[in-house]
Amino acid sequence: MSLRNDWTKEEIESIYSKPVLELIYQAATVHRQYNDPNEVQVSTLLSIKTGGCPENCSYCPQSIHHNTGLEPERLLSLDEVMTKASIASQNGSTRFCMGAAWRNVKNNKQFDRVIDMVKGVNSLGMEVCCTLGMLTKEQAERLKDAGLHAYNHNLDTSEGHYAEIITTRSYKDRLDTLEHVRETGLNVCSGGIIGLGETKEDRITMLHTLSNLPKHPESVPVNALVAVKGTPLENQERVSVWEMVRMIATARIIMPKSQVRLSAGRQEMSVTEQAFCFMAGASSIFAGEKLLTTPNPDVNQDKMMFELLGLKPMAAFKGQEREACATEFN
Ligand code: SAM
Ligand code: DTB
Ligand code: SF4
Repeated sequence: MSLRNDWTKEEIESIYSKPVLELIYQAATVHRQYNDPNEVQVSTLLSIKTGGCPENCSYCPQSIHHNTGLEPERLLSLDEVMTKASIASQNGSTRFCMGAAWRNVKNNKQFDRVIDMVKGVNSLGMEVCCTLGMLTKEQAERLKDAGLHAYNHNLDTSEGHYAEIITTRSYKDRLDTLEHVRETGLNVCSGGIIGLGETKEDRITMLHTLSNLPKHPESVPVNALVAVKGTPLENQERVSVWEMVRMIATARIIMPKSQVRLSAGRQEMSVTEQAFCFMAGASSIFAGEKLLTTPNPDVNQDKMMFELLGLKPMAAFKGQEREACATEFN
C-alpha cells in the first residue's frame, strides 16, 4: 500500500461522513496496519515568547488586536528553556515544541538565541520542534543545522474560510513557509483547528490540502478551539467530541503514517472521549499543564490515563525508524 497524495475531496467527504462507529473502525484498522496503536507520542509545549503578536488570528489570545489581559513577555533565556526541557524529559516527553508569538522569524539576536535553544534541547536527546511563524528557506536551514527535528506551521482552516479568521497574512504565505521547511528536509508539522465557525466542507477542504501536499506532514495536529475571553471567537460554541473524532479518523485514513496529534481541547475532554480519539488513530498528545497560554491536563492525569488505557509513551525519533522500514509498505 503506498501513500496517496491524490485524494479527491469527494473521497475525503465520503470517509468523513461515514456513520461514526464505522469510521472509527476503519481508521483503527488502518492505524494497526501502519503503527503500534498502543504507543502515543508525548510532546511538551513551551511558549518561549508570549503575547504581543502583530497578527490578527481571531482565535489567538496572543494577538495585540485582542484584549485578553495576557501580559506580553520577553523571549525566555536559554537557561529557562533548558530547565523546562529537562523537567519535560524527566516526565517522559520525547518531543519538545517551542512556540513564539511572532509573525515571522527575523535575522537578529533573538533568532540566535532560539538557535542556541534548539542546540541545547537537541543535546537532551529529545525531538526538537519550533513554531515561530513564517520563515525563509535560509532560516529553516539554520534551524536544521542546529538540530531542529520538525517545524510546526498550521494551515488552521480551509483556504476559503481563512480570510474570515486572519487578514494580516494569506493562505499562500502559510503554504510558502511549509515549502521552505520541506525543502530543507526538516519534518513538517501542520494541521488545523476546528470550531472556528467553519463548515464541514471547510474541514474536508483543509484535510484535502494537507493530504495533497507533495509529502504528507509527518505530524498533523488537530486542535479544538480553546475559546478565550477577549478574542473575537470567545462565544464560539465548543465543538462536539464526535467532530474531533471524525477529523482524527479521516486524517489517519488519508495520511496513515503521520503522527495525528490530539492537540488543544483535551482539558475539556473526559478520558472516555480521549479514548475514542486514540481508537480513531490519534498517536500523539501535548502534555503538561499548559499548552502555550491555556490549561491542559497535568502530567499525573495523563499518566493515569496511559495506565488505564494501557498506552505507552513513544520513544524519540520513532518516526525516523519507521521512515526507514516504511519502504516495505510501498
Ligand atoms: N505564531 C506562530 C504561528 O502562528 O504560526 C506560532 C504560534 S501559534 C500560537 C501556533 C498555533 O496554535 C496556531 O497556528 C493555531 O493553530 C494554534 N492556536 C492558537 N490559539 C489557539 C486556540 N485558542 N485554540 C486552538 N488552537 C490555537
Ligand atoms: C498546535 O497545533 N497546537 C499548539 C502547537 N501546535 C503550537 C498550540 C495550541 C495553543 C492553544 C492556545 C494556547 O494555549 O495559547
Ligand atoms: Fe500570532 Fe501565531 Fe497567535 Fe496568530 S496564532 S496571533 S501568528 S501567535
